[in-house]
Amino acid sequence: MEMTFRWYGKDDPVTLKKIRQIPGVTGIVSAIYDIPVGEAWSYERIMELKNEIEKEGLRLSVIESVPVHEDIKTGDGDRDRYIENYCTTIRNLAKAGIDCVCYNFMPVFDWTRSDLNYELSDGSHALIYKEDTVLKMNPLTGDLSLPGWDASYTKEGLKALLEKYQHITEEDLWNNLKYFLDRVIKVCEEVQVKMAIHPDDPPWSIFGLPRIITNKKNIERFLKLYDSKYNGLTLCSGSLGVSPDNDIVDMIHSFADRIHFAHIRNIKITGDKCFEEAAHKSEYGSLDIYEIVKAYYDEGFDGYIRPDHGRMIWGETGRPGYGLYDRALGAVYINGLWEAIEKNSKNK
Ligand code: DNO
Repeated sequence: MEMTFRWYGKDDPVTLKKIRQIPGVTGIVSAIYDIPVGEAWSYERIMELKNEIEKEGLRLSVIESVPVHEDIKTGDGDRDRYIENYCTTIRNLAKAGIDCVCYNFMPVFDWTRSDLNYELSDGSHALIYKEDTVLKMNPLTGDLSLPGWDASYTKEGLKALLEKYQHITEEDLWNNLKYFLDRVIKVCEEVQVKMAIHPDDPPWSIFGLPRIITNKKNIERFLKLYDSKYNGLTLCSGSLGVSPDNDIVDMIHSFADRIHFAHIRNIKITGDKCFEEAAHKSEYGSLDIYEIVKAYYDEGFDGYIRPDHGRMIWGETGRPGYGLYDRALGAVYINGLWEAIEKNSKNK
């Protein structure tokens, strides 16, 4: 496996120079942020990103994300043109030596929280989710906490989009996902780029929008939509793990050959459809991170891992979930577990 770290580009206060000093991190997870969703990424722009990262002694390992245009998810408008552009991006990424792309198929909203700066009992700050608070928010008046929000929506654009989704069922979304995969994975097979879908976060419908990458049964269905190793998963423990019915360790064993990218973080379930993001160490949350790392090790996982969201600690401020310190602690903790599991299993 390769330990990686997400970097948001030149404007990220967590610089490559800082990331390079985290023991055991060699890979960067990044993206090009200023190309509008749906347009193709040129080879030159990809190489620019790659070279910038390599200059600092790191490697561009995973693209997170190449976003999917809403027309593809709703199955209308210009979807064929956007899929064509997506395929061009995949080909250009392959030419630049990239072999793993993370994306999601969540309608309109990416990951959602009710509070981005909640003070935990130790004085650190974390992102939390409370279903009743979220349901009281109106996405049209901007009072929603949306860390993964595409800020380019206008109020009118968002309203029209939400209306369009009123007529789109989960089955429609499955069909539109299959239409996308049928065209994109063919290209991925040709150029050997592994697609890794990110599960929905949280893994249930919000604001009445359909969400489908939510549990084991649906992931099985997803993998069968196009049965190829190039049609794979980003297994995000923190996204799927907030639902007590999702057994992450079991999913790792069941889907091992299709998991290309592992997001590892802990969460603490605090009620029905309520959770707090916790420190990575098992005892702070509802997930057993040791068992999760062990499952990857036992399956011979050779993909990419990144510590996922961190809390804000030691007075750090910055992009919600993506400060330096707590994520760095997460990386070192996961590497420590890996080393112990590896040595232990070799000594047996
Ligand atoms: C949140 C992230 C997501 C993820 C996208 C993948 O921290 O895990 O925003 O990048 O959903 O497309």
